[in-house]
Amino acid sequence: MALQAASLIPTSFSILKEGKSCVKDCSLFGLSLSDTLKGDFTSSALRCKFQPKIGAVRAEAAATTSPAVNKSAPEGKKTLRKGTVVITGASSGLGLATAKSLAETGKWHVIMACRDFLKTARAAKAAGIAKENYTILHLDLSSLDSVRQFVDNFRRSELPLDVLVCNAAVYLPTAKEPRFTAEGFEISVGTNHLGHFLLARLLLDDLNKSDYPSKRLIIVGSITGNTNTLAGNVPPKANLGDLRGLAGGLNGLNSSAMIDGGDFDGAKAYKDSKVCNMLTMQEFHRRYHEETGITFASLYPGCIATTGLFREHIPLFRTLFPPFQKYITKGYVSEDEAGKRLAQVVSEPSLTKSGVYWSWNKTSASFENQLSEEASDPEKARKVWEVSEKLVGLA
Ligand code: NDP
Ligand code: PMR
Repeated sequence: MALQAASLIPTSFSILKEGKSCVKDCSLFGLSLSDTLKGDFTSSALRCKFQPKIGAVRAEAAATTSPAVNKSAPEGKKTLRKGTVVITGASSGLGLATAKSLAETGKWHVIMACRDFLKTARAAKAAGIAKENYTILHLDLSSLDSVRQFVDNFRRSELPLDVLVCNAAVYLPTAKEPRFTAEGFEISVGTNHLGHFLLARLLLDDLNKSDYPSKRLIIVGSITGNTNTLAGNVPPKANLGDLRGLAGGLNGLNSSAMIDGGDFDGAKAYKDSKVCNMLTMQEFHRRYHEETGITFASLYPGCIATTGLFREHIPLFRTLFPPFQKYITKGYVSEDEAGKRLAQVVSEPSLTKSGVYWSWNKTSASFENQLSEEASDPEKARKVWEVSEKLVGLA
């Protein structure tokens, strides 16, 4: 099957196409790796309809479960094993470009954590990412059940987790009414922040277990969430207020769909979600960096004006935005270049400092950027953390 050839873990997505009932019960990796690793996958795995290409999986599992430093190499020539990086939203734009950039070094195996298997498979193929360097694993961040299922499936793979990149996002600037996630949270904050918050919290243990020399958790931020910049002062401006809407569950019924409790505005909801992303990264750093040694980082990769992020914007905006950013603000960056920047944050030995919000200057050199007052407020970060953990069922 074409689908099966496209990934090391094709079964689940064949199943997705065949019928929903198997999706929850079926372990993507459970079936794939059972022969190779443990043989402990029983009824749920057997409910799947298709058999995977065990050979391909066996080769990958062997490659990625070896110790971080391969001691069998000749003395003095210790080689680092392939790192495993999970990238959410790797089906397009920045996530895809980062997956490509990392995969083509041959040093990384990329788990493309995406909601649309076919789209991701086609995108990986079109980008020329070699099959042995990626795996597609289903993740819909607008459903907390899906996030938990993803974590289960990932764990069954017995792959190590060396770096997690929270990249996926939705932006609904023209929406007149809010849309909601499966659990009833306004969809921009629900997906971009709450889905990632649960994912990162659950996978922290897995990251901590990694024996890779540099373990990292990266959450993509943005200039437009930072009101200490010109871009961040374009209305509507990000502002989390006293978090009354978030505390109320962002459901638009007995609470506002907006974090600050105000009227719904899709563009503001996106910018607010980016503030939450940047605050979450810093709160992770404060709570866990010392204890775990994990590097927590965020970044603004530049204005990648051509990505699918603007798919819901009016056509005129989509036409004018790239030249505006290229020739007027000069903030434009290509998807390829932005992918290389995020790939640096994943893998560069020089970018291991934790708690940093990275940006790049005109000569494409990275530097530690300043966050706005709100996006660097420790008290707000603590409150966002505490309210978010209640909303996602962790407290
Ligand atoms: P794209 O729209 O190209 O990529 C967004 C990705 O998120 C897609 O893969 C999309 O999947 C995925 N996604 C959306 N909703 C969900 C969901 N519910 N579950 C799982 N995946 C989902 O946009 P960009 O590449 O531009 O955005 C990537 C990141 O970069 C975002 O965090 C954005 O905030 C950030 N950023 C972008 C800038 C820019 O100028 N473009 C500037 C600064 C930051 P699908 O393909 O299925 O829709
Ligand atoms: Mg902006 C240096 C100026 C600069 C930069 C780097 C960006 C980035 N923008 C800048 C300036 C301006 N923008 C100015 C002066 C205007 C008014 C004309 C302007 C407008 C504007 C709009 C309407 N810009 C936008 C929008 C969007 O819908 C985008 C957005 O806010 O998405 C959330 C956007 C962006 N401008 C950027 C970047 C990076 C974005 C989008 C991406 C993001 O934050 O994820």
